[in-house]
Amino acid sequence: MSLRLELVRHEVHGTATEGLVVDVDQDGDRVTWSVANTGDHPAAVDQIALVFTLPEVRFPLRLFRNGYQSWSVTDSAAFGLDTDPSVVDTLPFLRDMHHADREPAAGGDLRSEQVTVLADHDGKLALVGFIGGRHHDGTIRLRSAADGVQVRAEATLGGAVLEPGARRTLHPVVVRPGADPSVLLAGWAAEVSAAEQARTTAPYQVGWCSWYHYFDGVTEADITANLALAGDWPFDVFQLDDGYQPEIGDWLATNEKFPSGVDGVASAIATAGFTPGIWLAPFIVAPGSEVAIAHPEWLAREADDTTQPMVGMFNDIWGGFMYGLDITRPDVLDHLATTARDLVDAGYDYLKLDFTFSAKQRGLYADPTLTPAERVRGAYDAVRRGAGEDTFILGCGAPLGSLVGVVDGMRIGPDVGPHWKTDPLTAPLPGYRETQPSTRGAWRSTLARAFLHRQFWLNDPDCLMLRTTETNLTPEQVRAWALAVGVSGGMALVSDDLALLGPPERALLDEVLSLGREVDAAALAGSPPSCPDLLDAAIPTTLQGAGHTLVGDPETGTATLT
Ligand code: 9PG
Repeated sequence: MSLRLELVRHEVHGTATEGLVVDVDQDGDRVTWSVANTGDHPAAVDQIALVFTLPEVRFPLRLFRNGYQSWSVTDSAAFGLDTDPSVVDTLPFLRDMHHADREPAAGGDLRSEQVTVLADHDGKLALVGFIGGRHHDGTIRLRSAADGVQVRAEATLGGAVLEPGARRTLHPVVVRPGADPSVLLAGWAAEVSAAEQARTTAPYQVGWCSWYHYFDGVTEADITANLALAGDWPFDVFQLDDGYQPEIGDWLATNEKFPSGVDGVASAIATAGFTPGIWLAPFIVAPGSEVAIAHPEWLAREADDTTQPMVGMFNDIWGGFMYGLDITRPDVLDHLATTARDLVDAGYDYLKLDFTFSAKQRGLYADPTLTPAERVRGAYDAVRRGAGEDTFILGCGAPLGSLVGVVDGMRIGPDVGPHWKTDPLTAPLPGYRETQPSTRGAWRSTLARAFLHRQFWLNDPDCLMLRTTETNLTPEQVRAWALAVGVSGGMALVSDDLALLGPPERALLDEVLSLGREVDAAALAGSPPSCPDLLDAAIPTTLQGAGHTLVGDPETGTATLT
């Protein structure tokens, strides 16, 4: 019962590509390939693609759509019926944030990042995936063409310059027939894990995070009050999120809400018996930050207007536009390493690195030979160099494919929020509304990406919110989300004012942790959780792990565990 793909050709896209020669070698289910510049001038390579056809496909044809970064939507879709989010009139910035390739998809194209599973009308399946991702992104794209349906495996080099005489080996592409999408995906993830030397053995993480109750209003007094209540809770890590820093970019200083400084907060957490954790967005800086003022030369530049610093993010709560650092400069990499080392020296053994997609964004960088994936990876490697091997590094807002082997944990979905569906009052973001905070959105990705847990890293499904007051979640929705975190085996961080929680909330946490530890142990032993209806509907309903089955209704946010 497998879907047959035939490799028909390859394509090269870029500027001054006349001298490029692509070697393609198909051996069984694996294609190995490389590109060399045999010409006498540099070439800028946007994309090299393998084009397959599906000679015997029967419609409808569905595909698993893995999103590009933590928050990007991960679901399944029907070819010919559904559309790519980029086809609506939207901000180029959003397309750059949520896809390897920022160009709008053509007409009816559908795509998935790094891997997909295709399923046709007869239930015939095939997985197509890149083995590895640190050197370039990989997109699998379905396209309707004169010769039938194309399946394109695109190595995205993002305009990286290949000098005369240089050769790049590309990540191999596998095409695997199979009968069960979960088995195919788990097998693929295990192979990538081995190829990229994934960090999969950090302890199961239980903790507390300030974000989903206090948001950017968090104060030192909130931390102190929760630490005073935390003694009875089974936390390992206690993590301060966004809101302590004077400006984005100045991570070693604090604003007036945190009079004791980052050192003082770390010692208070450690004295209470927990591992101090801290949030930072290390690759972006506010225009008014000390770092941006001291080092204007550290900013990447806009590709279309190189007199302007590159916008790395827009966020109202930080005061608007943030700039992206030029993370290809050795002095910027040293700055990242030093910042991480200083935070570790202050006592933080857990770093949450956020908004890190910015390093992939289109811009003018000092080193034009690096691909977007290599820029992201190089910046994370610098943080790891400074933080040391024993620090738990959590990726967030992070391109998944390029970070296997450097992070210990990874946010694999959009933000939860104290509401089930996306809040109608937030920015509409045409095409990308579902990347906005919603507990349903987190449910979707937690189920759809469950197979990555302990294969690439520890999955972080995002925080538990156990409170039943000061929230728009119903008690049933609180429970449905908590059980999803449990059966995913992923990291379990509580994000409530502990004063709002009593014995029933504590009992729910204990239930989550007992499920979570069991599923996590099975994943560590090689059996990750799975989502059996991944290809059946846009939002999956079912999660299985270690013999437990959770079935929920994503519309209402109710779920039953058996
Ligand atoms: C802190 C938060 C929390 C949270 C992160 C991240 O697209 N956006 O505008 C957008 C804003 C915030 C956000 C995600 C997306 O949340 O995931 O856990 O740390 O930053 O600001």
